[in-house]
Amino acid sequence: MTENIYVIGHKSPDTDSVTSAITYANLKNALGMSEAKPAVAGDLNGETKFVLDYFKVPYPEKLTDATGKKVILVDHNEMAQAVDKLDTENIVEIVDHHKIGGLSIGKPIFILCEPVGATGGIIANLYEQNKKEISKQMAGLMMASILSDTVLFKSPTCTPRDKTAVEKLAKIAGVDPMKFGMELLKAKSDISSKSAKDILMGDFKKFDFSGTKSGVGQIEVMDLKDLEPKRAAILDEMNKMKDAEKLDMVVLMLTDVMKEASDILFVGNASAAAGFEKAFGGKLANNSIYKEKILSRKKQVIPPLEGAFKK
Ligand SMILES: [Mn+2]
Repeated sequence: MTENIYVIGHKSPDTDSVTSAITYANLKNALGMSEAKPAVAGDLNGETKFVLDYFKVPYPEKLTDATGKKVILVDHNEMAQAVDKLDTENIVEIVDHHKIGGLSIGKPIFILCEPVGATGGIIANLYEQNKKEISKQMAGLMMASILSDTVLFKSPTCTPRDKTAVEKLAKIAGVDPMKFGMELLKAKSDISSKSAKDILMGDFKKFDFSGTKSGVGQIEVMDLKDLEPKRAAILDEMNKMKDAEKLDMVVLMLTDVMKEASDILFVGNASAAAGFEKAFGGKLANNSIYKEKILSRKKQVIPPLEGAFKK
């Protein structure tokens, strides 16, 4: 029996992480790497389930302990976000669209990291470069990943390449991308059945800002009012998480995708609070700073935090 090579995205998997694992494993299979198998590093969120159900694609296997497992990382490259117990020497490839976070590997491997809106678009390109046909299902998944990560092209991370890719993929998938996109947003922002903990953990990543151990999450909704009744419970969960994980701060972006603004929640120690206020040029009131035109964690929240804590 040949050993599987797990194609896997980050913990607290989002749609791009999950669909990239599925579509890249599919491409690797087509290219002769029959051991490639999609996996997810955590439970699927509602939006991702909507996408997989819509295109009738089975949910990938869950892998939460990578001891002794060979992996291809998609949609992340930072060990703090990767599946637990992963040995960096077992990383076979990386396909991503995030900043490079201090990874050290003792041998050359294939790494493709491009500044585009979603990993899905990079994979769609790889199908083309390798002259492999994209099925209806795979096209649908890659299209969904770009629409999700760029919040229907509104995020500043969106590039012209993302729009071109969606156009092409939507044709293959046979769907109207904007109609599908609105359904996707609805699925993403349906928080009615979500607990405060689900809201915090749904899209949560850990970062180290010059020694300030941090967690930064994001929840996207179509109306911030929907989150108000859960705000106190969310802050409570953020404090619990900070203590349990021994973090200096926990940040959660409450993003209104229609108004294109974020209420950025903060809990943390005094020096972290000072850095947070410096990063966003404001004063914390009620545990948050509200910012217009902020949609992207990667482009608009992580870089100012990194800058503010730089020693
Ligand atoms: Mn992504």
